[in-house]
Amino acid sequence: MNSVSTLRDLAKKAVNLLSRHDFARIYTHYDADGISAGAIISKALLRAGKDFQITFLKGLNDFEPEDGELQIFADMGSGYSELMSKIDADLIILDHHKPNGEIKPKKGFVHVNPHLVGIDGTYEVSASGIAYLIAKELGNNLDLASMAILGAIGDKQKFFGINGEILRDSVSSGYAEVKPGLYLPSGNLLKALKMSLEPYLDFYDKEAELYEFLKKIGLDVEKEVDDLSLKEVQKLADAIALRLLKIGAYEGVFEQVIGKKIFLKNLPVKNAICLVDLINSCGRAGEMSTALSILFGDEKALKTGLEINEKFTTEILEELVKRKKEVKEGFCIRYLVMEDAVSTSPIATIFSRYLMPDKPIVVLNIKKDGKVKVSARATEKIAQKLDLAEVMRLSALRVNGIGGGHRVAAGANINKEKIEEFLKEVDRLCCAMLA
Ligand SMILES: [Mn+2]
Repeated sequence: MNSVSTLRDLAKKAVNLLSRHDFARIYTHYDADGISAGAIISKALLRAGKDFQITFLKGLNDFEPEDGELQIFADMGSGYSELMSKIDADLIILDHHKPNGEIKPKKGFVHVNPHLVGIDGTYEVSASGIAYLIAKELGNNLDLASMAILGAIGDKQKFFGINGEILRDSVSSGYAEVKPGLYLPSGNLLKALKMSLEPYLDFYDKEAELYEFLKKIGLDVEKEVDDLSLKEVQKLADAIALRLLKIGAYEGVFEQVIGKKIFLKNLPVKNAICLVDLINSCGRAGEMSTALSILFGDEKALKTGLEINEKFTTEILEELVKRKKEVKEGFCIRYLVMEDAVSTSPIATIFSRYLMPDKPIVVLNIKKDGKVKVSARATEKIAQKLDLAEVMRLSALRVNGIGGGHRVAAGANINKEKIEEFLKEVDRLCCAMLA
């Protein structure tokens, strides 16, 4: 039996456990994948005549388990075996993070995680993909595949394996369409190029330069990105490639920019990457229920969400312009210390992929309560030699904080008084790994 059908068997088991309940408590992550997973499960439960309550969490560190009703954890749980073992209720975990330790359930338990059946959960299926597999077993829910696509894009996954299957499901049932195009938000060219965070083209606050850029290739600023002809797309793609070279972007981003564009016809924002950005900004702003309502088709929520997204994107772009001069040089790293800033991770990502890709970057944000949130980023090229997850874990440990993550993207939480000591250790470890 292949691993995909094993995963499907697990999904069937989850449906079996579900069928014994009329109510479920859903806990899910506050990012695009977690919110999409929550939307898929709750919609599927409603259609099956069941009730639910949904809670969005940043993580499980401060989680207090409740007893009683069926509990469903999405996009989290697999890494917290001790905590999960304490739950005195029927339990379903839908996660794609690497499991850590053995879960000893007190009641009925189904653990649906691709890693358990030999499928790579990093790239091939997200939490919302797993939620969709369950929804598909539960009833006629083909339309929910669109939201599984959102989750995969949100987690920067690829469309092969299970994700590929989900995309095919969605295309063949007419809910999704894949067209060649540029990885750009929808809207007119002026706005799309100026406001895009991925790819970041450094046109914010540089309108004259942007007008010149478009004039040179003969495109009107008012033209809609989604209306460009194939020939115009090609022209724009070449010009964007040159622009990325000029600003000194990491070579790995080039292939990201040009490729397929996915449109989701049954969701309120058709361009999938725009909708993912929208959901993510709502999550970052703490407006998870707005994000959920958007996915449920609420127009008022959409209006609110678009405002949140615009405000968030503008804040990040402003911050980038302002902070560029404040980035400091270490021996083997660059770092930036901010106070009470909107967000650290998009800033760290853009510095590392677009503006200063030759060294790892560490962005620190001192919160009002004296706690410091750290985001560290490195390109895949640097990460061949260096593991930022280890760097963050060890450096944070040294100053009584906690850190971890992935090789290219990691983070930590430390205290304000320890910043200097922490940065010194980060720099020392990076130099050691890069040597
Ligand atoms: Mn996820």
